[in-house]
Amino acid sequence: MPGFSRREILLGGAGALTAFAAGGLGARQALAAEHSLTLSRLNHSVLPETVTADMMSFSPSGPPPVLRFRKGQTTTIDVKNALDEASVVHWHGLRIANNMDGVPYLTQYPIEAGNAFRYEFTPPDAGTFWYHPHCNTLEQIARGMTGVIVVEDEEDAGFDSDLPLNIRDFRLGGDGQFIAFYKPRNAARGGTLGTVSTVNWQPQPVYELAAGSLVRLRLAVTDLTRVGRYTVSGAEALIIAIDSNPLPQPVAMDEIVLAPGQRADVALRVPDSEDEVAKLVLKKPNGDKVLATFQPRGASAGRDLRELKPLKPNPVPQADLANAEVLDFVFGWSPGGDAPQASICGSLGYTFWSINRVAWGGDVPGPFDPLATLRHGKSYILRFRNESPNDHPIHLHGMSFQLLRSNKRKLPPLVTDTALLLEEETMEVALVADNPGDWAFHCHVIEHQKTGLAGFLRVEA
Ligand SMILES: [Cu+2]
Repeated sequence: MPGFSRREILLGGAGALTAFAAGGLGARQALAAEHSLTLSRLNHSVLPETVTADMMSFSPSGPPPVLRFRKGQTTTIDVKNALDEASVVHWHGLRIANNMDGVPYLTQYPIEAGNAFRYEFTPPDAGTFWYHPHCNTLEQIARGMTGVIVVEDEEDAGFDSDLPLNIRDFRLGGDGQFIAFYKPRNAARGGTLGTVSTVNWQPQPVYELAAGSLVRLRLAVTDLTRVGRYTVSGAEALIIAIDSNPLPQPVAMDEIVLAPGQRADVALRVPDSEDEVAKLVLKKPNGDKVLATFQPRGASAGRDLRELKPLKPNPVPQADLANAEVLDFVFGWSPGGDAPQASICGSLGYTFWSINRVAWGGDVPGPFDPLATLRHGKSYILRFRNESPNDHPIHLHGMSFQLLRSNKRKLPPLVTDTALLLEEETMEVALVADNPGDWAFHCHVIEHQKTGLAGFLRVEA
């Protein structure tokens, strides 16, 4: 493993290549970030009695750690790249400054093997988010690099505990080793599903929770591909937030559809008795699958869901719909067959998809044209039209948007960063272009993203 010298610790900033300058600070102070992640290859046991070789994590010793930040408080994260390839870290859903967004060439240079980068940002919103690489994204995510972020609000809603649940599949064979991360024929369709469902890198973990207590389950679907229907059985449970944003009214957790990149915060009232277990269930046409079990322990705390205080809405600006400009985006097949350019951030070597008939040219220095240029502070309606018979979770970096309407269904008035666009659906969403910079805009089925279904929006300063 390469070591890290002080000279290799790079200061944050778009393309900042200045060696770390300690300035007036001593070296130890200058190097101490609040959080530290070491991008690592490791062998780890996912399936019982087998060790999966060549996993990748944000830690040398196990699954990616849960990162906990505080709303409105600046934090620093040193990312050391101990992989043998380049990487970069994106903080999904955080509305932070563009130069900290972690997209290769668009916002920073890839962090090469053996190098480091310090991220520094101030999360404006509370909720459940996640983090992942944006370089060689398909392989690095497939090998394990997805972690949960919790941004705490100043005010507590009254939970006894919270439990982040990093929900994803791995593509493993019967021997516990990785099989091909995807199949090209699937990449041109709905995407390639994993073979082993996990929560926090474990198949069917059991969590012991205080009986009768109130637990905030933080579901984060960090899978590459799967659009799933989830439910909680065996206990009272309410959905209180989706994609980090509180619902105006909590709704019973009967069933929720979550696509790659999406999150749901669920208030769970743990059963009173140790004999009554609750379960997180993935609903599948061929039978439900238990993903995790919640085992009550001890005497009942006797809590009641009605004791919870409502979550405070995040300070996402409301679009001025009367004066908003409409921008059209068509998601569909790629008109040409040119593969994306080869890159140290990887290319699958195929182009199947496009946005507005333009396939993303690859994670290379470019320059590329933005799909649209937005004026800072102005309101926009983005009209998403899906010309394909596949679903696409459409993710915008740097800004959250409000769901307005669809030609297929009634949309809840949710604020989100990732909207599931159903097959052949046209959907309108609205935002205020309040964050200057070049913001990646792509499908979160990673095979689609890496075979053309990506681009960026520019917000002029
Ligand atoms: Cu897609």
